[in-house]
Amino acid sequence: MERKKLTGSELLQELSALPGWSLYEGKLHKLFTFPDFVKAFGFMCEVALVAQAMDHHPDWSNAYNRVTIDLVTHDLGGISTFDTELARRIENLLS
Ligand code: H2B
Repeated sequence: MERKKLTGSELLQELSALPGWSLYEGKLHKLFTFPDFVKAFGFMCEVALVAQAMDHHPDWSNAYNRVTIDLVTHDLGGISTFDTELARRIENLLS
């Protein structure tokens, strides 16, 4: 798949198909909440495998049952097709 930085209008279009995701400080952002720490950490393990398979890695943090994910393509200096694809794959893990 092509790895390219998205234009503003491409980004808005992608965002409309990614419920709960928003733009925050130049990154694609979402907060996930789980029943407990084990569920949150299990989710992070699944995301880690997807990220490694794509060689595209989230900026993220965890506090007990909450996982905050921020996606940006550091080397392209913005949000790319890989960020929106990773966001879609993360959503698919939960559906
Ligand atoms: N992940 C993210 N989110 N942005 C990057 O620019 C990036 C990455 N670069 N994972 C990758 C790894 C790069 O370091 C390797 C060499 O492809």
